[in-house]
Amino acid sequence: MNKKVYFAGSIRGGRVDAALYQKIINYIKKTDIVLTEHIGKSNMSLKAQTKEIDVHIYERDTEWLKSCDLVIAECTCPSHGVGYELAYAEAHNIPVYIFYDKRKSNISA
Ligand code: 6IA
Repeated sequence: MNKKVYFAGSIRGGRVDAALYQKIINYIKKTDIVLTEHIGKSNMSLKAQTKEIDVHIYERDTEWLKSCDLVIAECTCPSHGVGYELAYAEAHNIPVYIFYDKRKSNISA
């Protein structure tokens, strides 16, 4: 209860599962705190941003990662960023819970 959850889902990797991310975020929010509510929004920009914006995103996201209690990742849609976040969490001894649809995705070993 009231754990800080970093929810990770694909952004530039593709938004095919954005509605699913929103459902998962709403479910987690019934009991806990989601630091990354924006992942479920339908209007996220997919375009490459300026270097300054990307640096800002990186710094904010890694601060959130370091401060969270656990990471929940929906990995059906492959994403470099989500893979990086999972490795980052593991390196910081933060537990990660990975979900994916076996019928649609062949997840990395
Ligand atoms: O490689 P991807 O973009 O698919 O990586 C997705 C992961 O990286 C997500 O789990 C996010 O935590 C993180 N991420 C990628 N892009 C953003 C972002 N862009 N904002 C926050 N986190 C992000 C917003 C751009 C803004 C100017 C509208």
